[in-house]
Amino acid sequence: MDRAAIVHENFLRRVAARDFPAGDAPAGPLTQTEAVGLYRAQCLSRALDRQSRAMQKAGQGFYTIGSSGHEGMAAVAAALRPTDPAFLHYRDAAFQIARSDQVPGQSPTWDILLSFASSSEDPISGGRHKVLGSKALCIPPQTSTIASHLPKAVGAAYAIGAARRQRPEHADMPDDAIVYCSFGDASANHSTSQGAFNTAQWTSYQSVPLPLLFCCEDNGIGISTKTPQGWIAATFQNRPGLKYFSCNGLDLFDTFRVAQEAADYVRRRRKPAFLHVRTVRLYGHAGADMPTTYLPKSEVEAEEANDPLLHSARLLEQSGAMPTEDALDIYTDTCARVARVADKAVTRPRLKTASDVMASLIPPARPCAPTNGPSPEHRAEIFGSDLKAQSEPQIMSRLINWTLTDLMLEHDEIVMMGEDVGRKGGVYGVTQKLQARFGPDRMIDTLLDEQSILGLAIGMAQNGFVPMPEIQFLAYLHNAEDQLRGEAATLSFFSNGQYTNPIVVRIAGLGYQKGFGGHFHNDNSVAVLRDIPGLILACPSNGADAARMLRECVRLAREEQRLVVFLEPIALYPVRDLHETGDGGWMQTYPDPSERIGFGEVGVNGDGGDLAIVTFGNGVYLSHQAQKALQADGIKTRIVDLRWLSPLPKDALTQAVAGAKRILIVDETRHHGGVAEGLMAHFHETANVPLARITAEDSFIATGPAYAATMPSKDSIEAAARHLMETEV
Ligand SMILES: Cc1ncc(C[n+]2csc(CCOP(=O)(O)OP(=O)(O)O)c2C)c(N)n1
Ligand SMILES: [Mg+2]
Repeated sequence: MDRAAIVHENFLRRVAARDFPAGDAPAGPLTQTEAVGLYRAQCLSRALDRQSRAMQKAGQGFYTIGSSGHEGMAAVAAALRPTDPAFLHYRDAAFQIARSDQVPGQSPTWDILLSFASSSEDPISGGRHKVLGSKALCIPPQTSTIASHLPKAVGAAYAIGAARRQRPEHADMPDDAIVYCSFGDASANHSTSQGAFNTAQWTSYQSVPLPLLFCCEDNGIGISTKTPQGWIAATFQNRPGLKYFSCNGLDLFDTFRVAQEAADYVRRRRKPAFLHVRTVRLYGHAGADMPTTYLPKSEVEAEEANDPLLHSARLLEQSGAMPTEDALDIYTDTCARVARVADKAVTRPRLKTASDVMASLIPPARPCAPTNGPSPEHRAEIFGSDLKAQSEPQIMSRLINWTLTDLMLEHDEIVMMGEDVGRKGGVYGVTQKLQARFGPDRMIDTLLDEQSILGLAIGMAQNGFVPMPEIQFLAYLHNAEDQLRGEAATLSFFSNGQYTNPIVVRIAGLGYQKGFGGHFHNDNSVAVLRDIPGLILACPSNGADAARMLRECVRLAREEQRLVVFLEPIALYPVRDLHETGDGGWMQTYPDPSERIGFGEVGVNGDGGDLAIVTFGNGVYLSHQAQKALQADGIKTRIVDLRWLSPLPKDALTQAVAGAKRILIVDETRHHGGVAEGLMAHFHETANVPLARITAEDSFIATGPAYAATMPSKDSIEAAARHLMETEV
């Protein structure tokens, strides 16, 4: 027999017989009325779990992960304010339902059933996932990836403190809010969780405000793997900077009392705390999971005997809040009501087409107050001696530094964070002087953890900041990229555009650094960024473009709420010359702050009709070198600088190569998964001319004399161009 049915039968039978599990007498500040309200939320959560299974059996529901055993979380919700942002574990339906009682006009039964039915009218995800969440209840939806929400919860808590000092235009978390973030006991071990705990502790250890309540819902198991007895308490009881609270999640009174103490501690002290709630897990992990296949039946039955709803019925009677008959009636009435409402919910429309599904991949634009920019006097004061140098040609790293300065001057909500970005000014000096100019609140030297850097950015973006995190080297994005892929890029999608996290991530990357670093400082793989829906990947090839593109990237984030990655080619940071020493051919003067290069606008150099070289980043530089020799032999070329690597600016590319008799793609990323694959496919589909590519090898990059051996060079570009010229057109 299905365990859900067994738990149901047990409840009916045992309550009717007043056969309750043993437990402490009700104690603490929870009032009788409140207790009844929470019990109703618990019953609704349970009934919804049962209904989700029935809907799945009937082919009308699609996912059944449930909250049974975790209904005590209703009491945690009651201990918080409905304006406290809540990043929830997937077992927290009772939390959401109890919170909806704190906000007028809510219809949790209907809303959650629409989500089960994957109806496009589901108010949180628009039918894209069975997920908890509600804009009105300050519950952003979370993905199923265990633990990946913890770094951004740290970021959001930090953002509450930061917004007290400088409130962004689009901030919406109250100054006295606390962030709540729950997860399971197995998830507490995930390195992403551990990183987030550590970051929270590291922050609070330095007395930086971090109003964050972690909550571990400890049911003692993760799918089939048990958490060692006592592990959560043993490992969290004595952590510096993280105060530990513990309660019995089967007891509404105890849970409410302790959760209130914990929330009060976090709110008053503005320090993080860890609330350990002991629960049980009923009916296994999710729909098809049979716990009896990996646990002794006696253990499963022992958990079932401790059903929190049985405890609640007992506590309600013992506290005098409600007789047992009434508790039973509430339970059965709720089940019947949920079944009735579900019959209607399954008739509501569902998503059908690809465009229905994709409608929320790109967030909506938001209105932004106009900015006049800084006064000339203020600007002069901030730039100091740099101002005079702005009329002379400069290297790329300097131009980026000035661009960042102007952007920070214009937009108070821009904050930067990363390893060594502040005091040192970055490994390559790109962020030099910015901390002196704008202070440590806006130029944050983080601890050494890329997930935490991106999490900080995501969390701050959710409170109106426009974060510009820096990843020191592209190779070090990879240990944290799920924060972009699974978290930042999916938020708008899963929330139907209601929640966004606009960010411009700066990453120093690509190859060609002479004699420095080998692969780890010269990573030339961007494949992981190119297939993230909604993410914009930009890569400039020279300083003036970098300035103009970076301004557009910030506009895209600030006004259009986009997730942008700005890939800075490290090798080009210090480059002065193009053809020979002293020619200064790769330096530019600083473009006026009003100038931008629009999203999707490609660069075209020359109008040669024999050959269009389509390239980006270092490839543009090398192609310019090759172009000179080709030109000398009468081969008329044009160089098309892609600039926007993803999504590919297809129309602009088609226009840029129009009239060229041949196309050569020069791609410094790898042969497999590299940018050229997309370009080849595009031109194959749209241009009826001979087409060739040179790419980097499928290799990591070496250090020493062979530092550039695996990538395109001036010579290989020239050779490929000449070879292509031999093709008849
Ligand atoms: C990163 C990641 N790895 C694996 C999974 C698959 N998975 C889903 S839930 C789960 C167990 C989680 O256990 P716990 O944190 O104790 O939460 P519980 O389900 O017991 O409430 C696993 C392994 C996942 N969702 N995410
Ligand atoms: Mg668990």
